[in-house]
Amino acid sequence: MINIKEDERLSVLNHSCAHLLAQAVKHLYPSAKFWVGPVIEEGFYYDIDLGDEVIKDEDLEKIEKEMKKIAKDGKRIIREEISKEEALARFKDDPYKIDLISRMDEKQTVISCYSQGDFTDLCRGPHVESVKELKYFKLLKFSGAYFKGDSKNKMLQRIYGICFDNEEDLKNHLQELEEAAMRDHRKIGKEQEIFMTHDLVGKGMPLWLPNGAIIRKQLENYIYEKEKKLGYLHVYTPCVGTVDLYKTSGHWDHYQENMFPSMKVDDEEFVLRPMNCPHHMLIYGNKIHSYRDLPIRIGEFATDFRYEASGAVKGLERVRCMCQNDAHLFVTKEQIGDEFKKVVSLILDVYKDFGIKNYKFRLSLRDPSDKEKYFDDDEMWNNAENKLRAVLNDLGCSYHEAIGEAAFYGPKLDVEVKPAVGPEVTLSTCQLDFLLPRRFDLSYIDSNGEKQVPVVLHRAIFGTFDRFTAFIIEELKGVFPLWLAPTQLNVIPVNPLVHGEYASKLKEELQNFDIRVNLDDRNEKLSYRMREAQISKIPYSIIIGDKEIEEDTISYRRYKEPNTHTLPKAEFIKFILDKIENKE
Ligand code: TSB
Ligand code: ZN
Repeated sequence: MINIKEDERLSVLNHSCAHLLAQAVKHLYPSAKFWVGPVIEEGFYYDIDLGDEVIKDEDLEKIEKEMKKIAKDGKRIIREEISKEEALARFKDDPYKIDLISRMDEKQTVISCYSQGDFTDLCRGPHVESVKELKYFKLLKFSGAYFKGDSKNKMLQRIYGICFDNEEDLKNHLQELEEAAMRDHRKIGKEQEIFMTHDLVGKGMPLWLPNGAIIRKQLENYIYEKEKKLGYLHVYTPCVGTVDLYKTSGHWDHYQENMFPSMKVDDEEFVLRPMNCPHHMLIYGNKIHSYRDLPIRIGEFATDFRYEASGAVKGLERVRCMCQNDAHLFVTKEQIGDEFKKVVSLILDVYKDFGIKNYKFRLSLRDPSDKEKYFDDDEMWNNAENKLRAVLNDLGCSYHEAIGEAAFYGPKLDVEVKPAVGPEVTLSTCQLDFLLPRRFDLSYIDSNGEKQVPVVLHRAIFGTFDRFTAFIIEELKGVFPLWLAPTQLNVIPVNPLVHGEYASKLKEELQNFDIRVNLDDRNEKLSYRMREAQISKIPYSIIIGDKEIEEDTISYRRYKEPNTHTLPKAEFIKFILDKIENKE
């Protein structure tokens, strides 16, 4: 999908369209006041104070109609430069504009305004010459948005829209949006009963339904087996820790705004943990280690809680209660490169298995000129950063470097993906950490019998099961491969009254092989039930009639394929089990 912000012409068009929107709103709601109306990747929006009014679907149509009328009128857009005093006087009745003007740089004595007919807005520009140029636009949606993004402030009405140069581009874009909305994991998640939310549980706290739980369990088994083969040691730890634990790790001082508030129990003060590293540090520290034991890889499917802004939580993709596919790898300085390579190879391996192709590696490095911002050990930084680069080059991964984006404690690699709707998110991550092992006073004995501090790699291949599931639902458009599908086979007796009992026994027999089966013995026409099986995206449908019962065979049809095939029952079971085993 096109990024409007990156295209100069579209950027100007969308910006002018935001003014057109504001003008139309002003006509329809004379007391409306306006905060900001920026261009964004997806078009533009405007944050508007409508008093007590809340925008509804039908209002969008009304506003759009008014925008069309103004555009047809064809007023020129005129730039004017005025002094700060003049601006303060002109916008004196608009507290939002006064807020903007008074926060402008002291040195900025001249302020630009753009007028079109009866509407003037404070703006840096540039704009199109005339509103006549705004022909191919659409208002897309609306939402509430707190003034300055702060939930203590008033809720404004945010209206989103998009504008193009010609009808075809607009049409294509709207079609793409429609297709994206169809893939949205929140829509599919509801239709396929994968997860739900409930106000009584709370925002950003999804409940995984039985179908979602099956998918998650398969993902857990899949990654557990991979990690086990790579020498990971899996642990279970509590999803709370004391405030002192997080003071020791530094999260209390540097990460508290992302944490739930603490709670007192007897004489202890707990927090819901936002990360698992501190627990894993203590596990490492539970024993004395020799250099020969390293790397030590401690893994956990660990539940974490983070405070995410209520406007940011989104289905399974951004939650407040999540389960990380986490591990902390304890290595010597010399092992950084090798271990990092193993992590990146695992990421590539997993993405290949899931057919994930659209992703970007982002290597966050320190800004060497900003010494204050980073853990002070030049040699460590240079050595680590060079090794990370070398590994990525070695594995033929293309990546972009984000200078100055490293954490205080080390460089990191993130894998960014684009969800169906909304901005890019990080899926996998691998972060080097020179500091945390020091804060927990961790060590190993080197070959000279001396104490050394290990380096830690924090890594999550799926990221969280939550975000990964959201992502694959969208990638697969809700059509899961056999091994992941909540229901793998649909058994359909031709006539439930005649073939129902046999079908029911067959279901049990298949279930005994660990195959997930649904029996559709509803009193509906065969054609109707076959169609339903297609809609529900179950990978295989089995049709049981007289012939199949007599000959002990199975007639099956693959999802989306027109032909039915027949196999002896035992062969069919083997065929299906092979496909599950091989994750076809
Ligand atoms: C990898 N301590 C490390 C860990 O050892 C850590 O917590 N890293 S993290 O903060 O980057 O989180 C790991 C992954 O969790 C991210 O890469 C992202 O994929 C996922 N994640 C982060 N926040 C959320 C959220 N609110 N909802 C769903 N998934 C999230
Ligand atoms: Zn960690």
